[in-house]
Amino acid sequence: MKKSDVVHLILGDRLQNPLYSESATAFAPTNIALCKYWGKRDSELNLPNTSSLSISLGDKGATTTLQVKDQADDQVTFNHEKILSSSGFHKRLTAFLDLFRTQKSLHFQINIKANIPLAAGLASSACGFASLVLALDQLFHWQLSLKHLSILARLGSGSAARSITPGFVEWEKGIQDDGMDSYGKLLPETWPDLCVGLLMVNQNEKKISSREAMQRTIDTSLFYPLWPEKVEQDLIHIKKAIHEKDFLLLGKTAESNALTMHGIMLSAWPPISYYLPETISAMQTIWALREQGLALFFTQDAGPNLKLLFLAHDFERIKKCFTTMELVKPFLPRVFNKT
Ligand code: 2P0
Repeated sequence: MKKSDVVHLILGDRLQNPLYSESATAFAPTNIALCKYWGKRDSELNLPNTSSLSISLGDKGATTTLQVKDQADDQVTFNHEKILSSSGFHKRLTAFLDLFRTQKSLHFQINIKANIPLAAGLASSACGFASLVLALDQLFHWQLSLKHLSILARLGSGSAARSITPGFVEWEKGIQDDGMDSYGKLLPETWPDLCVGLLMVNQNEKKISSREAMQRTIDTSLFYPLWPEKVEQDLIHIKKAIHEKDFLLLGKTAESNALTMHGIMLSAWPPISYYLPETISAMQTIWALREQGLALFFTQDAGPNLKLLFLAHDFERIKKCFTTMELVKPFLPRVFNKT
């Protein structure tokens, strides 16, 4: 099945509707997975092999403004800088927008502003595509459900399925070929004391995209078949931890899930490593602090940076050890009141 078939399933006649506003702006938070998405069962539709579960990062994310323009092609800016039409980023966005043009001649000015680094393993494609879909929904007056918004965002990037709403979101893998049962569902719980610390060790673009790395892991790692089993167990524990506010269970499970994902990647060939010496050194500091009784854990995505997990009352102690860490409170009231 093609992406355009899914778009037709969701939008039907609305795709022909020529009514649109001149411009629309939408914000979507970025998210970090506590239980990761690593591997696809369908790479056209970004359908995952396993479910995953994330937390959004408060007001960290992307704001996309879309304007309909009388021009020959799409123009894109990222943080006020023009993106060349020959770049992979521009091509990926344009190909995605092709799915929604009511006429071939319809072109856009797309301005994306993000307060996270692009491609440094902070899920920039997640909030980028989610904010783009939210802006399209406004522009074309579709008024889609959260489910349909999540499915459309997934067609842009898998993890974007978890960035339509703030909070804890479970992206269920689904079993249907058309992926209409594979979308992000908001969990009812909030956890105001839960903190995420962003520990940036390097802001450069990653050498291997998650997309490519996932596929190589599936194709070459002897251990990949164990991954779905690990995820199944971890999801049970993470949902229990969130429900019971059991931070030790949450931290332990999230850290172990991330380490397993990276371990499996190391066993791919050619091996994939997102570690830098600074990543390992920070991990060792975290483990040492934990031995001293501090409830501090980490997770790591497809980049060298770590996201620390801890509770608000430990912030001062942790900040002393990681002075460059940026604090994010995922359940900031001002973010939550927006939905
Ligand atoms: C995640 N990551 O669950 C995992 C953990 C990175 C490590 O989802 O190919 O950019 O666009 O579906 O969503 C990053 O992969 O990949 C990702 P595509 P995506 O957050």
